[in-house]
Amino acid sequence: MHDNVYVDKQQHIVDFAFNKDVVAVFPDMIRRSVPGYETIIPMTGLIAARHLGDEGTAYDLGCSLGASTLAILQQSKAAKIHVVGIDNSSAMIEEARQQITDSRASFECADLLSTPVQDAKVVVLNFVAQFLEPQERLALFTRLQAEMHPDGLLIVSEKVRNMDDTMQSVFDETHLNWKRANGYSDLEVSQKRQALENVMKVDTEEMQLQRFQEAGFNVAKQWFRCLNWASFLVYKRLPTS
Ligand code: GEK
Repeated sequence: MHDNVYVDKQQHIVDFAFNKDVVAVFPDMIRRSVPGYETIIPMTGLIAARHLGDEGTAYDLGCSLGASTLAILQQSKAAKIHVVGIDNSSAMIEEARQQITDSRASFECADLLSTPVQDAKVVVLNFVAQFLEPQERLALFTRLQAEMHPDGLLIVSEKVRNMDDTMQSVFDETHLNWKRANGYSDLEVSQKRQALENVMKVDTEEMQLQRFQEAGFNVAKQWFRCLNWASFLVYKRLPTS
C-alpha cells in the first residue's frame, strides 16, 4: 500500500506514532524514506543467520512488521534457530504475526527496554535506538552486552548526524532530493520532518562507536553507510573467521 500519511495539509502536526495508519503503509514508507534499507535488511539476514549457525536465539528489537526477522529466517535452513520479534506497537505486532507464520519465529508486544535477551547469539536493532531517549541508550547496550551469549553479535542500524556542518547539509539536501525522486511532495517531506522532530534524537557515528565500547563490547565496526544512515556490527568478543 502506498504511503499517503502526509499527503494532505494538516492543521496540527502531531508527533509521529507507529499507529494503524502507519502500519498499513510501513513497507512502502521505510523503503522510500531510509536510504540503504533495501541493502541493510537482506545483509542483516545473511550475517545473522551465519552467526546463529545450527541453533540459537536471535532477538529483533523494534521489529515493526518483522522485516529483519523474515530476512534471518529466509537465510537459514536450521530447524533449531528461534527469532523473537519485539515491538511496543500492538498494531505492528498483530500484522507481523499475520504475515510471518514460520514456526521458528515468535512476536511479542513489549517494551524492548525491559525485554531480557538472555544468551542471545544475535540481537538486531534496526532503526530503533534513535527513537529512545538519549540517556536510555547506554544503559540498554550495557544490559544487552551483559545478557548476550559470549559470542553474541549485535547489529545496529541508525540515522546518524555529522560533526561537519557542510557534509550535514550536503547529505540532508541529497536525502531530500532522493525522497522527491521517490515520489514524495515537498509538503509530505516537511510535515513528516516536523512530526519526527520530537521523537527522533540522532547521534553521530563517533558517539555510536564510543557507546558500544563503553557498554563493554570488544569490537564495533561500521559496515555500511549511505548519506546519514549507518549500520554497525558489534561483537562481545573478537569473532573467529
Ligand atoms: C525494520 N526494525 O523494518 N520498545 C519496543 N519497540 C519500540 C520502542 C520500544 N521502547 N520504541 C520504538 N519501538 C524495523 C524498523 S521502525 C523504524 C523499525 C522507523 C518500535 C516502533 O514501534 C517501530 O515499530 C520501530 O521501533 C521503529 O527494520 O520507522 O524509522
